[in-house]
Amino acid sequence: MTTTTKNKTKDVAQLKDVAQLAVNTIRTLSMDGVEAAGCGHPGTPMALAPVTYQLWTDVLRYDPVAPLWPNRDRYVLSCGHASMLIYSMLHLAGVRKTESDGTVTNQLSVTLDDLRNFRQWGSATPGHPEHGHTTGVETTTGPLGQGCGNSVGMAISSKWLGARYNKPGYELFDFKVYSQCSDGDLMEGLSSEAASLAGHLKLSNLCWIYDDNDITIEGSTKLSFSEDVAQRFEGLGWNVEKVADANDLEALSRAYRAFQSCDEGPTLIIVKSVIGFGSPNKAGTAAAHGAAIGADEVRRTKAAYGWPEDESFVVPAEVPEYFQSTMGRRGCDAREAWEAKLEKYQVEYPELAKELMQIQSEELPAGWEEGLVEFPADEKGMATRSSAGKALNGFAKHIPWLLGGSADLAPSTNTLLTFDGAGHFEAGDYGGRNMHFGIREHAMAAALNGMALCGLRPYGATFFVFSDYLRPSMRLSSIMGLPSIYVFTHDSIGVGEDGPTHQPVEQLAAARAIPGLVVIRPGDANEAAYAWRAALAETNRPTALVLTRQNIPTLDRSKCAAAEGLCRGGYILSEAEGGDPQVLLLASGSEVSLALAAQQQLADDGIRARVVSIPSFELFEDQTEEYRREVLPAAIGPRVAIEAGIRQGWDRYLGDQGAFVGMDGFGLSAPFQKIYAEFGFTAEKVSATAKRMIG
Ligand SMILES: Cc1ncc(C[n+]2csc(CCOP(=O)(O)OP(=O)(O)O)c2C)c(N)n1
Ligand SMILES: [Mg+2]
Repeated sequence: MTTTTKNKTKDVAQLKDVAQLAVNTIRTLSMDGVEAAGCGHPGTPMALAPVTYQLWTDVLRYDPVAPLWPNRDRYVLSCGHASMLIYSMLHLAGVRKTESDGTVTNQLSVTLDDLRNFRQWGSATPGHPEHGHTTGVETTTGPLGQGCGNSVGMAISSKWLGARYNKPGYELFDFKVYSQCSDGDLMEGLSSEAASLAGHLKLSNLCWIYDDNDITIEGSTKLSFSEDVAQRFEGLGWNVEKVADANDLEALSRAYRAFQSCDEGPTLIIVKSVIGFGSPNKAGTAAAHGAAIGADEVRRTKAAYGWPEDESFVVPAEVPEYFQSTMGRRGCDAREAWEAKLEKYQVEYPELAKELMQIQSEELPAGWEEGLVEFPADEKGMATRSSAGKALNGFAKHIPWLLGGSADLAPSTNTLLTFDGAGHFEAGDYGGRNMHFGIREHAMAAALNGMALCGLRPYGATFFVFSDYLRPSMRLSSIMGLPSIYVFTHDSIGVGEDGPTHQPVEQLAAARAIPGLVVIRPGDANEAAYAWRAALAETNRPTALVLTRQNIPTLDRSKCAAAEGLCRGGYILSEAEGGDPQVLLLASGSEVSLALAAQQQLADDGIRARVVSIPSFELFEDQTEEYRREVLPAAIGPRVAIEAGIRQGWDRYLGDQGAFVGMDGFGLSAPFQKIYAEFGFTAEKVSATAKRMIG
C-alpha cells in the first residue's frame, strides 16, 4: 500500500467518524428537544438524520451566513412534524438569524437554548416550522403535502428567474429545490397534483426525498397505502432513485448525484428508513412517531448510539466545524462568486439588475401604477372578470415579475396576459409569464406560495366556488404573510345556468374568515381596476379578488364618488340628497348597482338613503375609526346590506336595526336574471326592506 492510499484510507475513516458523530448529534438533539417539551415527533428526525446530513454537507448550496442569498438551494421539510430535524440542522450548520429587513445578525437562527425550548412560548422552535419566524425555514409546513406543493413553485421560480435574468457568462439563477416528504405527504392529493405538474413541466431542478418508512400514525402503511410509489412517479415523468437504507451515506450521495445529473425532469429519491432508529423498543413502530419516547428509552437509545446516556443537548465541537468546512465553505464560495458576477452584471445589464434589486426588496418598478386602466360609464357595463382582466394586463406590462395563470379556466377567468412578449411558461421554455396550472387548484395555490417565497408576484385563478379546493394553501399564504393573489370569478348565483354546484354562497364568508386575507369584491369595472392596484400594493398579505361572471353597469363616476374609494375598503358611493340619510344601503360587487337603484326608488318615495360600497371588509377595517364612523355613522341605525352570499360577517356593520338581503341556502340552475329576481335581489325588495327598517 502506498503512503497516499494509506492517508486516503485514514481520511475516509475520519470522515466516517465525524459523519457518525454528526448524525448522532442530530438524532440526540431531536430526541432531547422532544423530551424536554414532553411532546413532538422524535422518530422521524432520528431516522432521517443521515439523509439530511448527507444532503446538507455534501450537496446543498447554501451559505449559513447569508441565508437570504437569492440563488441558494431551497430546502423544504414537507413533513413538518419532524421539525426538530430542521431545527437541529439549522443549529449545527450555524445558520444566522436575519432581521425583518433582511439584515444578517451575528446570532444563530436557532440557539441551543431554542432547542431546549422546543415548542415553548418565544422560542425559535415552534411545533411545526414557520417561515418568517425562524430564519432558514423556507416555508411553513405541517399540513402534509403543502411543502411538496411549495417546492414546485420554488422550482418554477428558479427556472423563470434563470430564463429571464441569466445571460451568457452570467448564470445568476440555477438553484435547486429539495423537499423531504413522508408517507402522509405522498398520500395527500395535493402532492399528486404538484408532482403531476412538476413532471409535466420537466422541472429537473426539483428533488423530493421520500421517507419510505412504512409507518403512519395508525400503524403500518399496510392499513391504507399499497400503491407502487416508484411506478406512479415514473408515470408522472419523474426520475426515480432508490436508497435501500437511510444510513447508507454513500448510496445517498449517489442518489443525490443522480438527481443533479438528470436534466429530463424532477427526481424522487425513495429512501427506506426505520422510524425511531436506534430505539430498542420503539424503532420501526408508530409509537416513535408523535410522542416523546420517555427518559428510560432515551437513555437506552443513546447507549445504542454510543452516546453519553445521561447528558442531553450534547454538541461535539467537531460537528459544527464540519458543517462549516463543508456546506459553509462551499456555500460561501458560491455566494461570493455570485456576488462578484452580479457586480459585473450590474454594469452590463443595468436594467435587469435593477429589477433583481427590486424583487429582493419587494418593491415594484417605479410608475407601475400608471398601468391603471379607466373605464367609461356604461349602463350595460361589463363583468368584473373582464374589467379585472384588462386591469391585470394594464399593470402586468409594468411589472415583469407579475406572472400567473389559472386552473384551466383562463378564457373564463380572463387572466391571460395578452400583450406582446408575455409568453407561456412551458417545459423547456421557462421565460413566459402565462402559467398553465391545469385542473389542479390546490397545487396551483401551493405553487403560488412557493413563487411568492422566491420574490415573484404570482396570481392564480379559478371559479370562486372552487376556492374550497385550494383553501388550505390560501390559509398558508396568510399565515406566512405572502402577497399571493387569488383571482376568483363566477362569484355568486349570478353564474346562472351552471346551477348550485357552481354558485358560491358561503365562500365570501369563508374567505373573510381567514385572518389576514384581503378579500375584495369590486362593484364595477373601475373598482375592479383599483382592486388589482390594491392587491399589487400589498407586500405581506394575500388578496382574493372576487369577480362576477355576468355584466354589471360601469357606474357614472360624475354622479357618484370616485372608484379610488375602493382602496379604503368602504366608501360613500352616493350620498342621500336633501338632508341626513335615514337609512344606509351597504353592498359589495354586483349588488352595488342594485343598492343605487333602490336609493332612487326610495328617493322617489321621499326617503333619504346613502349607498355605501363595501368591496373589502379588511381594507375598511384598516381605516381609522373616525373614517369608518364617517361612512357608517353610529347615529344611523336603519341599515340594509345586500350581497349575493350568506349573511355571516355582515352583522358587524348591520347592528340591531340592520337587515340583510342575501342568500340563506344554495342557488339553482336558471338564467341569472330569473334567479336574481326569484331570490329577491330586486330594487323593490331592497327599498321595501329599507322602509321596514325605518319603521
Ligand atoms: C393534511 C394533514 N393531515 C393530517 C395531519 C396529521 N398528521 C401528522 S403526521 C401524520 C402522518 C404520519 O405519517 P407519515 O406522514 O408517514 O410520517 P412519519 O410518521 O412516517 O414521520 C398525520 C396524519 C397533518 N399534519 N396534515
Ligand atoms: Mg411514514
